Amino acid sequence: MADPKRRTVTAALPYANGPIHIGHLAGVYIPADIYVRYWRNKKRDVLFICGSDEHGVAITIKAKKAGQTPQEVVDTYHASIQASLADFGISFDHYTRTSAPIHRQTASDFFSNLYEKGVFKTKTSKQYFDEEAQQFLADRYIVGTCPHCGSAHAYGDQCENCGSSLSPEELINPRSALSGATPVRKTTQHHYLPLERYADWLRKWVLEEHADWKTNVSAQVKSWLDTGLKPRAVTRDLDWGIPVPLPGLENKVLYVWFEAPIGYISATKEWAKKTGRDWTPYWCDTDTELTHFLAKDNIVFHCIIFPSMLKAHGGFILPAQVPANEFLTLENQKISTSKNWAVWLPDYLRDFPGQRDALRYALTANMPETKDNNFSWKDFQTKNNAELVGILGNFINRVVALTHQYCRGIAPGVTSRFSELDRLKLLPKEIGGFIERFEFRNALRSFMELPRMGNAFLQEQEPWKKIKTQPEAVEDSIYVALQIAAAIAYLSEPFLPHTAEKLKDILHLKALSWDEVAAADLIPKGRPIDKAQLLFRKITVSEIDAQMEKLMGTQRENTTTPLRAER
Ligand code: B3M
Ligand code: ZN
Repeated sequence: MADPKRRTVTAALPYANGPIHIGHLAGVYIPADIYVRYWRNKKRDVLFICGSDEHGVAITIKAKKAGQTPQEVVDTYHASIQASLADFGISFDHYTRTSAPIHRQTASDFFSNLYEKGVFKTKTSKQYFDEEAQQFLADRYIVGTCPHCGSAHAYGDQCENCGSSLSPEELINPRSALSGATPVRKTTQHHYLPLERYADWLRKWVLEEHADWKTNVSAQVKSWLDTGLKPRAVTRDLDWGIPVPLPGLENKVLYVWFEAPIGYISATKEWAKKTGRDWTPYWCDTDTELTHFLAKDNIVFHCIIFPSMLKAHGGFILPAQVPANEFLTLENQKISTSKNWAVWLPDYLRDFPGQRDALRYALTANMPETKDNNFSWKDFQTKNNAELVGILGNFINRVVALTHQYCRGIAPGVTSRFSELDRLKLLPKEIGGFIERFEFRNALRSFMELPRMGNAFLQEQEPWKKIKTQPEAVEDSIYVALQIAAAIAYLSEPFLPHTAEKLKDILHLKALSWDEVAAADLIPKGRPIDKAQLLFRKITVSEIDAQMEKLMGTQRENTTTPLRAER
């Protein structure tokens, strides 16, 4: 779609079973936020929605371990996640939760719609049942010995020791994680979405009609299709979730991956209600472009299952883009909630107050766009100290100081032509092009050309040497440097929103659209300039050592205590 009338942008709904960490931020929320901020700067209609994913086994397991009810768990983490994301400036138009009544209704109606169309198949199967706890066991609730590596701590869906994916029947000596009892096999009936019926359509839709999708995404879709799609159960024997809206089946719930993506639609409805708008264009008009941001473990759900559901339902648009990212590692190890191997956002916000943009910067520079990428504290320190403090902050300080020293804090005019001003006019389009192609690392690199160019320009002009002999040359240099500073203020907004705001204050900038930045005289002669304020702060060796010490402590703990179950 060349220039759609509006955009609906979703970010994967975080599970409310723990706080949020840097992997989530780098993989999903920062790229999505850069993208929507950019379109808002372009004055386009864009709706950015998200919310907490509050159902599923992950939540019930967490609750059991914490000695809490699932509701208490999701209440805690919904609040924590929402606050962390807001703190980092992730600018959702609406953030909801899947326990919201409007979502329960929307998901329930969606299921009924498919049911009435005769989309589902029902199938009876035997599943493990815990007679002591009187309930069917989700795969994750069954533990036993791995048939591949012999580890005694494998789960019914996966062995975390050797990484093999398992089905519960393969476990040797299975036990219930609820009671420790040996589970029995009991008959149960479920509704299935017959994905195989959509396989030909999906192949054409993804691999032919969307040949522009990122290769990591299309490769994964192709591999699922080549393996062959099977019917997927969309109901579960669980007591936490949205009840199946069919008589006699009220004790079953909708599979969390069936209802959670419908949460995007419910969130839009809730937003519309709150703002007095109409939600339907954002989901039903073909001139709307739908984009899902997520990480690679969610590709199958957003590129195969949810589109099949939307197609079966009818009346909804399908995603135009699914720019999934790979994973971020931490100090070259897989980020793991259960092993506590993560940088949790509430911890970062406590340890580095006021330095949210520093993390946004480092995570964008290292975004796992095409392959897994690593976050290390040492590299974070270098990026902050050498690039944000040393290049960007330094340039702003210099130009503001020069304006005060030589021009009494008032922007001067210009008398000559400078190639820097021509270059500046090309950058909005160049940076924007990268963002539109989901190349956020390139976009950031291109943006950093501005402060690099500014520093090189001042170095070459040396206004401090010319003040006695060529005062008009000094004014020219300061004029050019101020234009670059203003472009930085405008164009940093998608990447470093908190910094952009401070800069706009210092330079007294008026609101301009992204495209106007290329055309305008950004700081006209006579504009007063404030004194500089601290934009970035150096991060010390001892701060980095403290973070590394914390991780080393986690590592020591993990080698002495067996794995804790969480996901
Ligand atoms: N709750 C995120 C995850 O896999 C999952 C996304 C749902 S998006 C509809 O951690
Ligand atoms: Zn194993």
